[in-house]
Amino acid sequence: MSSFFSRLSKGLSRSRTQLSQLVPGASKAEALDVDWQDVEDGLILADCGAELAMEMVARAKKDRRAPLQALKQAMCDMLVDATPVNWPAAAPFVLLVVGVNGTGKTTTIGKLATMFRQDGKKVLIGAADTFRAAAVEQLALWAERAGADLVRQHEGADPAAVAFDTVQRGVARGYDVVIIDTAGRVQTDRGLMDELAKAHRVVAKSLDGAPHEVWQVVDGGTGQNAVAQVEKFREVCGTSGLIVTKLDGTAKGGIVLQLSHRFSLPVRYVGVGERLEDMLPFDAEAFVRGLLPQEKEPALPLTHKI
Ligand SMILES: Nc1nc2c(ncn2[C@@H]2O[C@H](COP(=O)(O)OP(=O)(O)OP(=O)(O)O)[C@@H](O)[C@H]2O)c(=O)[nH]1
Ligand SMILES: [Mg+2]
Repeated sequence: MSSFFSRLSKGLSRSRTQLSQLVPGASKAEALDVDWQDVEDGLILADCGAELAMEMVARAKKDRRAPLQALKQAMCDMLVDATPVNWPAAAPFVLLVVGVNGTGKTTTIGKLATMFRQDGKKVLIGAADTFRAAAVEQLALWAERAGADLVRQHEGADPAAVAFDTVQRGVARGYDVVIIDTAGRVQTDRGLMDELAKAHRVVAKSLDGAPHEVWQVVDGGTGQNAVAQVEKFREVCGTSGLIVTKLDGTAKGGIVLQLSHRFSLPVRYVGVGERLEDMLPFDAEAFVRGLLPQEKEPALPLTHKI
């Protein structure tokens, strides 16, 4: 299996190609005559957001290092430091997964469950997306593959009730991790957002401190609408971390910086493909490195002997 960085770097290649074209000065680490206006435009086109692009360029300009180094530092500085996950003293850890339709929630849960299982944890998944029978079947398949257990009810059941049952069972049967899948919903749909708020409330009542984390899954190719998505979900159900998927299909990887900076939210994972191993824990430095034109390999010192 390829290394972490090569998988990330491959997944970000579209964004990088775009930035390399639009940030010509920065493609030469040693170039001193970089056109910072071009750099700023490139960052905006990569969905970093105008305000943030300006701020990063202003910082980079003041830095006395080579432009590419300076830009990399400015970009890293904008990403919120990953605080440790809010793991409770007593199990289970309860995670609510939310987001707009089709962003990759269920797939992400499958991947997370697999990771937790590989770590020796007992995992219970709640199918609180009760709209479509197919959604439960998709989740059941992932649960089986991961070796996790599933709580499900009939199609059309109250999602809050499923979430409640899942947490209760998680507590009663000594699970380490409880993950709740929710139906995708557009942030402007009042009724569905109210329903999500209710599920969140019920989970909070079912166990002290729960949900310990609310991870919002965002499609990296969504564009500026992602900002409105995070704003609304954070208000309704307290998004505490982000997972940005489908970065392999877009040149707009800068959205990760914009969302993290604007909402002071840590990015927990990024998705760079559909396979199990294509969801990677987020590392700010590696992410920014993957987004920018690659630096030249350092030349071997003259004294180097093979
Ligand atoms: N290329 C790519 N595809 C992804 C990634 N993550 C998820 N997908 C695909 O996106 C599609 C939708 O994924 P789901 O997990 O069903 O999304 P969801 O958010 O649960 O969808 P709803 O429940 O309908 O809201 C699937 O075909 C996934 O394989 C990724 O990082 N890259
Ligand atoms: Mg789903």
